[in-house]
This record gives sequence, structure tokens and C-alpha cells, in this order.
Amino acid sequence: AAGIEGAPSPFDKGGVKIALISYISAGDFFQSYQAGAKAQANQLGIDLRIFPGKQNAAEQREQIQQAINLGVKGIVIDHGLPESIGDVVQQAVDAGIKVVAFDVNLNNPAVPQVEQSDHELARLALEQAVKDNGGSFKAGYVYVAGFAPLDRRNETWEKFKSENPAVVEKARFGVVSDTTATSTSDQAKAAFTANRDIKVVFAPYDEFARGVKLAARDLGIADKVKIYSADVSTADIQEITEDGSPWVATAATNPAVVGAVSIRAVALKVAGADVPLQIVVKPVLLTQTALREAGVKTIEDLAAKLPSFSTSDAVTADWIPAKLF
Ligand code: SR1
Repeated sequence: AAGIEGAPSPFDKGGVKIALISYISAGDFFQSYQAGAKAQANQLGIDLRIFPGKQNAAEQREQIQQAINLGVKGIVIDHGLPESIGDVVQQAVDAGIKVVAFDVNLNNPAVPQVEQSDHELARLALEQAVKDNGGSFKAGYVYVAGFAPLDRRNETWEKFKSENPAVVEKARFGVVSDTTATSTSDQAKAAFTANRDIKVVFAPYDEFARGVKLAARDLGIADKVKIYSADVSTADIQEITEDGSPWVATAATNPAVVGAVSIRAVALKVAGADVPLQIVVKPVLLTQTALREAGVKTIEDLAAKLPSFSTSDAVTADWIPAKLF
């Protein structure tokens, strides 16, 4: 890959090897995240090595070791379980490799973390739930502990419940696997069947929301429940806006932008620039009503209507092209 004129070393020469090591690659969010990372890497002449995630902690650990042996200059760790990778990440840092994490708390002062302001994201979705349903309802909640973004969103859910004592969590369930939506759907069916008074489901991951929607449709109760989620993709927009959909709002960033920001952060570190320890990409609230009224059918439509959705001014520099796509 060609170097960039006027860029600091080593980006002036091009071909800088960077590894993107994911814990999860399946699903719209992660595919779009990787597409954004690739697009930004291409613009910076980076030789990006993508290690696909298979929800396997041992494999992710091994991939970090492989990246160290490949002689990469930087590594982006996209999700993961801190307890299984913390020591190999430290090995990378000790070898002089610049590391950036996305949505995994490595508690390492040498490793900045990119995140989507998960507290705000959860707050936006829950405020909409109160607007639509009032402050008193029986809820289902989808959560799997151990994933940094879900843990942060959970902090907001717990705070929300303590501030809204008439919101009662009747069932808690969730699975993160290579079949997240269908496995969550099976659990949602059991939860709905045992708790017929659940009217609102907080499902702060689009694969969770998709599973809950499937369960509601299969049980014939799609007109009796409302789903509030995180994340957005073209497929999500179609599911949200279709006739009779119970999925009524989501709070989301553009995952491609988050991928691009992750690459920029590691590139800046490789170039010797200072990068803040916490790098935030802000979410927006997208309601079913607003999407329908604006005729938004795809992520591209959304970006056209909401220009701020396609850009982030987080971690940038004059030698980094401002426009991603
Ligand atoms: C299993 S964690 C899933 C979440 O990671 C990213 O933060 C996405 O927003 C998704 O909701």
C-alpha cells in the first residue's frame, strides 16, 4: 500500500501492519464495524490483518500471540473477555506494539478504550420507553454479564429501576453465541409465556432485540409488547419499520464509524501521538415513528438524513482523511 504524503512515519511509507482481533464477527454490528475499520485502514495505507472472532476466548488469546509474532505495529482488540487476554495484551505492549481496545476493559493505562457512551445509549432508549409507556410497567430485560458495553448499559438499567420503582423487571434472560438472536428468542418465548404481563422489553443489543421480536411474533403478542434496543443496521431498520413491528426504538452509533475511529486511534498511537484513554462515539435515538416519517429504509438513507451519523471527530489529525466513504 502506498504511503501518505505529509503523514508522520511510518505512514509516509505505507504498508504499516496492524491487526484487528475480534471476539465476535457474526451479526450486522460487527460486520459493519469491520467494514469501517477496513475503509479507514485503506485510506491510511495500512496492511490490515483481520483475525475473525468466534466467541472463543482461547482462540482470541492465540490470535494476539500470532499478531505479536507477525511483527505488527499496532493491534485493535474488538470485544473479548479481559481475564483471558490481559496478560497477552501486556506482552504486546512490552514488545512495543500499540494496542487499542474497543468495548473491552483491559484496565491497562497503555491501552485506550473506544466506546459508544453506553450509559447515554441506554438512557436514551429507556427515556423513550417511559415516554411511550409511562413510568409504570412490567419489563423483560435481556442481559449477559461480562461484556463491557452490556455491563455499562446494565448500570444504567439498574439506576433506571431504582429511580422508577413502578418499573418491575419480571424476567431476565439472554445468550451471546454464534446464534444469539435465535437462542435469545427461545428464552424470550419462555419468559413471555411465564409472565404474560410483560409489556416492555429492554434488549440493548440488536441481536437480542431481533430474538425478542421473533418470539413476540411467534407467540402472536407483537401488538402487546414494545422493544427498546441498541444498535442499528439496514436489516434492523427494515425490522423496526415493518407493519406491526413491536421493535419501536433503538439508540445507536454508526458501527462503521466506530470501526474507523478504532483504526485512527491505533494509527495515531503508532505515529507517536497522544490518544485519550477513553474515546467516545456518541449514539443517537432512532424511533420507529421518526424512521417511518422520514422514509428511512437503509443505513445510507439514515446517513443522508443525519450527516452526523457518518462522521466522528474523535481521534483525528490533519493527515487523516476526514471523509470515510
Ligand atoms: C455482546 S456485546 C454487543 C454490543 O457490542 C457493541 O457495543 C454493540 O453495540 C453491541 O450491542
